[in-house]
Amino acid sequence: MNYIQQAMEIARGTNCVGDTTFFQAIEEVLTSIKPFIKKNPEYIEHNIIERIISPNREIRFKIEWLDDKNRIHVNNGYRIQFNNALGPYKGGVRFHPSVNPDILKFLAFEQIFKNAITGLHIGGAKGGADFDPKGKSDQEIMKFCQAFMTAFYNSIGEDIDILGGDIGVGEREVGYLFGQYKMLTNSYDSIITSKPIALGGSEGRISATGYGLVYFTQTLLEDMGETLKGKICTISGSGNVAIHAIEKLYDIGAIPVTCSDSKGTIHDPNGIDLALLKQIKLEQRASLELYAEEKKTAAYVKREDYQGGSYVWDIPCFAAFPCATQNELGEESAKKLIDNDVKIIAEGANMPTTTQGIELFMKHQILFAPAKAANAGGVAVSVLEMSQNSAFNYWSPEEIDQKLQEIMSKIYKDIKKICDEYNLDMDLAAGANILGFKRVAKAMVAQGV
Ligand code: NDP
Ligand code: 2IT
Repeated sequence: MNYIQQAMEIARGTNCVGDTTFFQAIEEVLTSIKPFIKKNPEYIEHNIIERIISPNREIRFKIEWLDDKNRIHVNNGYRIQFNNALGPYKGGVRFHPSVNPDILKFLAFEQIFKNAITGLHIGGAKGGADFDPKGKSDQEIMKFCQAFMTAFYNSIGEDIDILGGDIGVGEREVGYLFGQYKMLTNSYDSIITSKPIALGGSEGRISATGYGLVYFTQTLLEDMGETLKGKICTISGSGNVAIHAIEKLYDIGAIPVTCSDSKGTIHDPNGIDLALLKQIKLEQRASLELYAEEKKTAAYVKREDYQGGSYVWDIPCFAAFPCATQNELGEESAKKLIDNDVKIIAEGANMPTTTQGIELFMKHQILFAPAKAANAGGVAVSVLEMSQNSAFNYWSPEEIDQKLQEIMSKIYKDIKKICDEYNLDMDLAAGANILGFKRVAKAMVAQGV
């Protein structure tokens, strides 16, 4: 379609100069909404595509902070307030040395559609800093969080832009960010989610992304007459999403056998020792190398000793769950998974599969649960946390879990309906993109220019 092609050229030529990851995310969405635009040409008239691929606001700020030896450091901070057609901006904050405007624009763009897919009224945003939390003391983390918030607190608000967690930002960092906002504004506004329970956090938020991922995958498989029960599963990552995915996989009787971090991969054929994993990654904040030292049944493959992506995808499995970071599962890894007869890929991380990887899975009719749907449980429970806070309310872990299950099951049904309407068969990635786009576009038109 000419209109979409033109928009893609605009994206390549102006919005995304040098931003390859952002362009990858745009291209994926625009390619899959072609049948929707064909059926609803009024969106061309409203020039929705050119409007939707451009962020409303990109904020960049300088963060100055003092380490334990009173040395001054400078980091770059960002917030991309991409689209607020459906509601206030909402999205996580990432602290990782790889953070840059390209990565954050891709994440904020994805977040618009993910948030729309949940059916909740939130817009899309993402922020972060090129700060490396590794090796920092608790006090240094606190000082950095305080400096981050001080530098841009006047750009957010509980009805404007609500932050959340992501890579390198968990309960501890969220607590410090919240505390600093409270100090600066003398308010207890819910401007961030994934808060510790003591600060009004939601009981189920910490586990929501990983649990939601497994609920979504199980719903999809049951619809196909299959189940994860008794099946070998491979997981990459060993952070919040990966750990809770592993926990829920055990709950439903599956066998998770791998995890990984930035330094290497663990393969434990008897099943990952969850208690040991939590101790190493959550309490000690150490490398998975320690896991192999503790558990002699496990193999450890260092990332630097391994050529071609991640060793996780060499392990034969029924279901593969990439839960670490973007573009971690490429063409070569996809080929290995297909050769090993994988049945389903379910994305816990944001855009973990490359374009070529997705194409291969589609070509071989491997079931594919896209991130925008499969990992939406995290942000959905963030919204439960926001409504809990604004109503001065409390929901028990059981109530939150029940709501999460209902949300994930509804997301699947809504996407499947779109797939049926557009004859997409089981192309859930296209179905998710159309569903998200449709909701945002409708809201944009209703608001006028
Ligand atoms: P964490 O910081 O808790 O964990 C990240 C994990 O991924 C760690 O094991 C880390 O290894 C590994 N990792 C991170 N970056 C890289 C990299 N560049 N190369 C190799 N390994 C890497 O983050 P989360 O678990 O919260 O996030 C994981 C993914 O899930 C991200 O894509 C995030 O955007 C997405 N996501 C998170 C949600 C949430 O609620 N937290 C919600 C929805 C999606 P190491 O320990 O060595 O640093
Ligand atoms: O990618 C994501 O959906 C998140 N990191 C969670 C965002 C949030 O605001 O809870």
